[in-house]
Amino acid sequence: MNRIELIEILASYSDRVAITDSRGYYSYEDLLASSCSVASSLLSKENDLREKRVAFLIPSSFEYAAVMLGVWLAGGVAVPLCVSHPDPELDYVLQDSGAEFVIASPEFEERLERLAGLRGARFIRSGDALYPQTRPLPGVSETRRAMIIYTSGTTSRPKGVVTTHENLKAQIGSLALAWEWSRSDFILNVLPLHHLHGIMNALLSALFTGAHCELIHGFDSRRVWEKFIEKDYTLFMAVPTIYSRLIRSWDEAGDEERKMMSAACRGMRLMVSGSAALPVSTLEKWREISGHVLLERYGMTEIGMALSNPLRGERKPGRVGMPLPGVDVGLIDESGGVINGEGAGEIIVRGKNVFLEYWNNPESTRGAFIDGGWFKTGDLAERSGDGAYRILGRKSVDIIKSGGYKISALEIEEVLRGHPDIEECAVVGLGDDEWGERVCAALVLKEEHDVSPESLKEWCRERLAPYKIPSRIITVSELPRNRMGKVTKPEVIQLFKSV
Ligand code: MCA
Ligand code: AMP
Repeated sequence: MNRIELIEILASYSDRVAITDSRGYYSYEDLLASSCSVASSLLSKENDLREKRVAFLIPSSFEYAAVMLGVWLAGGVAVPLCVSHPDPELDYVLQDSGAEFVIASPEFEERLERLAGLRGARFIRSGDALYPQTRPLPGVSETRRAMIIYTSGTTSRPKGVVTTHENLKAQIGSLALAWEWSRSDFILNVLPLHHLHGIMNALLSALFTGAHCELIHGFDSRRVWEKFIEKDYTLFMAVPTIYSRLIRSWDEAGDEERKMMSAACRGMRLMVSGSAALPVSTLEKWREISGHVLLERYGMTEIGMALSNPLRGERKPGRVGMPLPGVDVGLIDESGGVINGEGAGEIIVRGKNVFLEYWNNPESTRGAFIDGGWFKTGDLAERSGDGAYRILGRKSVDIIKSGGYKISALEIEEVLRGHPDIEECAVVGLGDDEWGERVCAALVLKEEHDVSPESLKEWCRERLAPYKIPSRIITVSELPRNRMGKVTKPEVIQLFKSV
């Protein structure tokens, strides 16, 4: 979206409600005015940020949306930070992205001002950024960089995924068409806003179709059920762990309450699951509770959404459906040959939805694409005769999906190796009904050293996000290795199963 388009779209929805948060509700006019104030405050001495990175740490709220849009209006690149990250993870993102501005809301002010100072970035309080002011705004072409989201992968440190305004527009357009977003939609967004699912599928899709998005900070299943009963949402989107938590709360409720909960779901037009495999048992139980067959779709930070079950038509349990509008999806075999028709292989994706590059990492960017501009996802899938896909797993054993978060085993191993009692370690994902996978660590301790799982978790808390901290930790005398000396992760998984 260029600047004029962005302003025109927001202005066209004028006094409709754009966002509700814990403080109240805000119209599109409020959003546009506040975004222009943020842009003006960032532009205090220049006429265009020219893709300077603006990192921000703001809980899910109107302020968050106004800051993100304000960064774009000023010609900057938005770098959303994660509210649960400890200082070393935040510092990594500030340093890697080369953020020149850091904006934080009051609860994070002290920490972020200090971290910004260490990296020489200009610190701005969110309240100051939103202070009403106007300056001329630059023209920003669609091909310019818009956002960097950090995602864990097959390297030890997270990589910055850069999307342009054109990429974002394509991602929103595709979902708006496939899922028929409209001004009459009202979505409850409980997802974290440092990842694409919460940012794109729930927040931006709503804002660019004139819909209403209610943002609540953090997920609490009781609160979500209360909200479902209280309000007339039309849409809900979440990861499988959230549906499994909601099912647990429903099971714990009394008969009368259950009836209200189920009736509230029946009033919605669409409920979506994604970011991780949806167990068929969860889909079936949710169907009983809510009357909805969850629409499962497949996506990735680098590509937005690629595959989706249909809005209208049969949704097949265990399948992620067909390519979304404007998205080309294919399969390749191990030697890179294209698979036609039915078959199984690695998913490749092409289209305007696909990201531009990994930030400051041309080597990884080159390695991620094959001829013809196809992006290699690293996910394995099977395509049936009707063209629908089923996800089979991932190529890399070092990527773990827990609670919908993509986590790198290598990143956690690197942190654990920094512990004074640990000689070596292997981190794996163990299948789990609630979390999809759980992060588990097998440790070999240094001779005559000892560390309890609890104290190790405490130590990790200062260095890793809560969702990356190993929830099961075992100590072994040696790690299983192959003849080349490489740790064999499938055998490490067996170690946990046999304990
Ligand atoms: C937190 N805990 C965990 C995990 N996460 N334990 C095991 N495994 C985990 N993954 C622990 C914490 O350490 C804490 O323990 C306790 O659980 C509660 O932590 P909290 O952070 O409060 O957890 P929560 O709020 O209950 O979180 C559950 C959640 C959350 C709501 C499901 O994980 C979540 O919001 N997930 C969504 C992630 C997401 O948006 N992914 C999309 C990526 P203690 O009490 O001992 O301290 S984008 C993507 O994948 C693509 C684009 C796509 O396709 O969508
Ligand atoms: P992220 O990097 O956080 O964007 O996570 C993207 C990854 O989540 C994909 O590469 C898949 O491995 C996984 N994923 C997303 N949606 C699904 C789904 N419906 N079923 C299985 N895996 C999924």
